[in-house]
Amino acid sequence: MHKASNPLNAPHNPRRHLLRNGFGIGIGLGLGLGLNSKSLLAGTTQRTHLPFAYGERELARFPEKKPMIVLTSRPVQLETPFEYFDNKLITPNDEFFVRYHLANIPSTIDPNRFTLKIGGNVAKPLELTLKDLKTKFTAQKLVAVNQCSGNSRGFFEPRATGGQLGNGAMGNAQWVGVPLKDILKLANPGQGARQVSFNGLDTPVLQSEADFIKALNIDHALDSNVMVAYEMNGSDLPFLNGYPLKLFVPGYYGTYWVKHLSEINVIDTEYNGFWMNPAYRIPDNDCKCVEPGTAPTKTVPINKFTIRSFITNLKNASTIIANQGTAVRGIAFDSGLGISKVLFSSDDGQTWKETQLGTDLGKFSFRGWHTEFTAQSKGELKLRVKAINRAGEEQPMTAKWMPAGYMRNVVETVTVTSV
Ligand SMILES: Nc1nc2c(c(=O)[nH]1)N[C@H]1C(S)=C(S)[C@@H](COP(=O)(O)O)O[C@H]1N2
Ligand SMILES: [Mo]
Repeated sequence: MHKASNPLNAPHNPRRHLLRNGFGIGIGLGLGLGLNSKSLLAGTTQRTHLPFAYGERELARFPEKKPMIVLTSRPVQLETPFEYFDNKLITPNDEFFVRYHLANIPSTIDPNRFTLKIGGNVAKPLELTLKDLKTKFTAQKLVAVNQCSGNSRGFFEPRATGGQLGNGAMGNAQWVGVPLKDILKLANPGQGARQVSFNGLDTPVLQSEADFIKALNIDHALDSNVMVAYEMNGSDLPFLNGYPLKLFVPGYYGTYWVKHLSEINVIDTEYNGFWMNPAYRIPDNDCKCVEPGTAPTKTVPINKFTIRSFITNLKNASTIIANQGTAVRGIAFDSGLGISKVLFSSDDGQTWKETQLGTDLGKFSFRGWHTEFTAQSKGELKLRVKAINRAGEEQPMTAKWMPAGYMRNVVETVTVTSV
């Protein structure tokens, strides 16, 4: 029988198509896909409002995805609606955010023909098939957060240029892949190797755009946690998350997690292409911030995550009942030192209490936390949550600023009403 369902969902499907779903058409019309395009056309498009000015967004379905917040459709940029994060530690593949810089993304990838090339300053250039990667190396499994540098940019004050994202450009998954160092060792980098560059199958639309290429220092590339990942939460990577391979760089911002990874080069220089310089750079100072409205004098490539935490079961304008226990829960993460404590305040940060931490899925994972509180009176309550890691680093009480709007990690506030 012919399968009418999403062809992308069949893990054994020999070819992975994006266009078959009407993807191109949906994008071209600027409409959401799938679920029920008739009702979309009839004007019942789902909408949401991110909690900042001009935060009105449409939700739409894209291949292999639940309804997601559409930031742009060409290139595809989808944000996870924040309520999807509640009550789970692993972000399912169909709820995972999507970010591309270039609109020319592949529409078909044949896993039997796809290869990953390793070249540059190596004694033995390699061309590996997916089968080679899955059979000739020892796989490794790690749970880790992928987060966009600009996650939460929409909350910057003054506003920062770039995609105005809420808090949903992040997700936590279990990844399986081959340690990059095992591949590099086989290729055998030469003397003088300084960095490793990574390219994927997406390409620029305009000549003036630079191909999306990222680089890591050679010692980071040889770190045993960095992998070429081919599996996400027990399945192939969703097409829009980089099928069939993505670079996995736990603790580092998503910009390094190159999707549809097809080319790795060992280089003797510091890679200086557009996406490493001037893009994706942060102030080169201890604060990693500047006075709002000013520009840094010196910058470095963005690197490790800052520490963050969120309440997931209550949001602004939620109502709670006075004089009775209210459960509150959420998630915290950092760059891989590991969360040691999460503190909760129901009085805007005047007093704090330690929450219970949930299951430890590894130092790069979301860590769940939960506690209970009682509102003593009726009216507005400012709830705040603050994470502390094993090195004693904690979130700041006031937001830091930089022109690019990266790395937000202020202690967040959720204002609820007790009735
Ligand atoms: N090939 C390719 N890889 C890419 C990008 C891109 O534009 N092209 N964007 C990067 C950025 S900035 C982010 S935040 C992550 C997002 O990963 P996801 O789309 O799988 O969630 O992909 C990274 N890898
Ligand atoms: Mo990103």
